[in-house]
Amino acid sequence: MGFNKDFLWGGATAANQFEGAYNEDGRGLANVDIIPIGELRRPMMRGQINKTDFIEGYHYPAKEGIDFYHRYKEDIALIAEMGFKAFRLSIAWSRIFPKGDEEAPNEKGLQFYEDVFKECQKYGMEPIVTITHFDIPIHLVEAYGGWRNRKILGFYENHARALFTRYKGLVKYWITFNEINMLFDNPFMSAGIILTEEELEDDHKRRETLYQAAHHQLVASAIAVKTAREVDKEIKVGAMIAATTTYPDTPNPDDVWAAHLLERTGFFLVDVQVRGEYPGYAKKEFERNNFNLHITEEDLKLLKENTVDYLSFSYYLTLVKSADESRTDAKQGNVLTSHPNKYLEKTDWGWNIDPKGFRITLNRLYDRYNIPLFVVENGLGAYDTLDENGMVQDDYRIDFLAKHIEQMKLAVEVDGVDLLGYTTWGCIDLVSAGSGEMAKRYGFIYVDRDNDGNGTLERKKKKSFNWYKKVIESNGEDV
Ligand code: P53
Repeated sequence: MGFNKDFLWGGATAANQFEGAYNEDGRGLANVDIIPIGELRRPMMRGQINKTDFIEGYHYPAKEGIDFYHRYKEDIALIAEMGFKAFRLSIAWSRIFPKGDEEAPNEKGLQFYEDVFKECQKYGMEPIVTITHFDIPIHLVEAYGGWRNRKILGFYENHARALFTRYKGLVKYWITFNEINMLFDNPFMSAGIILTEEELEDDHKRRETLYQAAHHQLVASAIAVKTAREVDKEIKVGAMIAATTTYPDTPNPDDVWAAHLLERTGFFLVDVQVRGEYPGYAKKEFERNNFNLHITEEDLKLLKENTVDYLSFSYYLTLVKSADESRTDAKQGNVLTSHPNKYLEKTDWGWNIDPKGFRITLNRLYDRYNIPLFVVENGLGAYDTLDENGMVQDDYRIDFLAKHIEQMKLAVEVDGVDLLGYTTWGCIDLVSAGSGEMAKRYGFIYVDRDNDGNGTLERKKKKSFNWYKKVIESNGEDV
């Protein structure tokens, strides 16, 4: 009963949101470095601003992050104290290939992650490694146009091969692209694409570009799977999506259909990564719109033969969709848009809180794909304050996570979902991807740093630290 003995409890991070040291040891500049906090952030993420360098007067939180680069030993020791079985992190591509198109990797970059993985190994922690978590070397953006260009495939392949080879025996679980479905909303952040005037104005043109870029990422992902199997039979390679369930606003079939269509756009790319071919609805969509896409027979063969071993996903919230386009109550929480759901409470950032939606989402993903799942992000972004004793009493976070873990347990125990593990997002406070804030905190460990970059970077355990330790110790029985 309950979770397997080897269930991978842990936490998750991403290079650009916590490493800092953006220009040390030969690291090249990346797209994510130059996305500032503030009003420019969203339009930049969306590829609406033609800039490939820092702009005077803006604050760039990724430059220093929370300085994991220099503090990784201390941080890994802290999470090991909670009993983590797994630690999800990502590789900063531009540490390994500073420009992206070099022949040989940067030894200092490779060495850094080797040190980190060995530190994990010391505590018996399995690293779960994302090859690209919203990052691409800026040179690949400037010289090639990011993922719109087919040449990127070869650079990604070199990068993946360098990683699999160097970390053979140290890393078993890899993820090819973080939240691959975000590409359509955030082409600059997800794919290093700056949209042209024409693409900004012409919906058809823009979609054509994004489908082509998505195809390149799909083929790159398949090549990574193939390469991994050549290098090391033990490796498991996973796909990753921002998962959610979209509820129809009413039982009106028009709403049900609208919700279905919206939800399917989220599944689209993973349908290919898991099943090995473009689904019927996508082929029809390409045909109907007469998109001029370069998809070769060789590509289709790669997709077919190199499907992923598992599907990982983030789960934060559910959405509500109505067919009525004239309604004005659809709110944008981060990048996802939803009508209100009167049955659910919201976070400080307006994301609805839906533990049961987590069970529903786990089931729908498993029903659809029938391969092992891995929850690699879930959590509550909240404002934390220190009390008079310098403690964060984050009972709201404990409550949020406890309810989600209970639903996850039902999905495993009652519904039979095959689940590899659960890593909470931002186990140590880090920079928010959506907003660039430090004030949106997810961690069990507090980091002294604010939105403007002030603070000592000192680490402190929150109340949730000991709670999560107990959850792991009891293998999810004691929540
Ligand atoms: P922040 C949108 C919707 C759901 C998850 O998000 C998302 C996004 C993109 O912002 O991203 C994932 O920091 C992502 C992480 C990110 C986390 O969710 O905006 O993989 O990098 O930090 C939480 O609160």
